[in-house]
Amino acid sequence: SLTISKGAVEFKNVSFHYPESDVPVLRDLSFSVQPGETLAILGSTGSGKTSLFQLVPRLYDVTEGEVLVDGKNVMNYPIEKLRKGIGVVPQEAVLFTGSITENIGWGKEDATSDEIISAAVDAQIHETVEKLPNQYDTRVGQRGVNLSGGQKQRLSIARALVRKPKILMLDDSTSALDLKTEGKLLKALRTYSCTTFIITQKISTAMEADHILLLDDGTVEAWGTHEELLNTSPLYVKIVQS
Ligand code: DGT
Ligand code: MG
Repeated sequence: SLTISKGAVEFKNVSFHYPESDVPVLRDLSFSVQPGETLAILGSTGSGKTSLFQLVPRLYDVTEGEVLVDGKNVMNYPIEKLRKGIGVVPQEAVLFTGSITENIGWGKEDATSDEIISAAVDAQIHETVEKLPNQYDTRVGQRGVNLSGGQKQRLSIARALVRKPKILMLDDSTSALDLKTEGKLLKALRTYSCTTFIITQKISTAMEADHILLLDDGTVEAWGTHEELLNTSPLYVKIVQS
């Protein structure tokens, strides 16, 4: 039926402008990602990375072209079923006033304590939680403990992982992590075998991906592996050297 079963994603001649504007922010994007593959999305600020992301769980709808998940247009999925299969970690981590457990389990109220902890371990936040005054019962958000940007990011990743998504979308979610922690996180993510979109500024992260999409002003400047892009994209070479 109409649930995401594998996690293949295809963009077919996708263009997009926000509803309140007629300036296109994405123009004629075409690419596809197979189930379980990782796609790294690079591009300067304002190049359209977050806009591209939002089209998969239908936070916005394309203005031209099609986004397909498992070969079916996203418009044809009941939106709840579509979003259930996609774990989106937004650029700005959002915490709710409540316990760590409630924050990780948000949107998946039937999550068991083991599932919560396992997601926290994989998101590389478990050790931090263990050191908090009341561990998983510690309150965060208003009048709760203060967490660093990187800790919030990892809680937000745990929230996506606990749902065991077929498609995981990380919007610059590892920007505040040191390389060692990020390496452990990426290794843990591989055990989920989900299709992963990862917006990043770091070449070290992009190098690990199956594909790199380099966006420039809303268009595909380059597509390929790290080695391919070194040979085909002067802009990519410039980023690597910077
Ligand atoms: P970042 O996060 O600073 O690295 O930049 P990106 O690559 O995520 O860029 P994105 O997709 O947020 O913005 C692409 C263009 O779309 C940029 O010109 C700003 C514009 N834009 C972003 N969000 C909105 C919105 O909600 N409404 C309108 N009208 N324009 C938006
Ligand atoms: Mg963005």
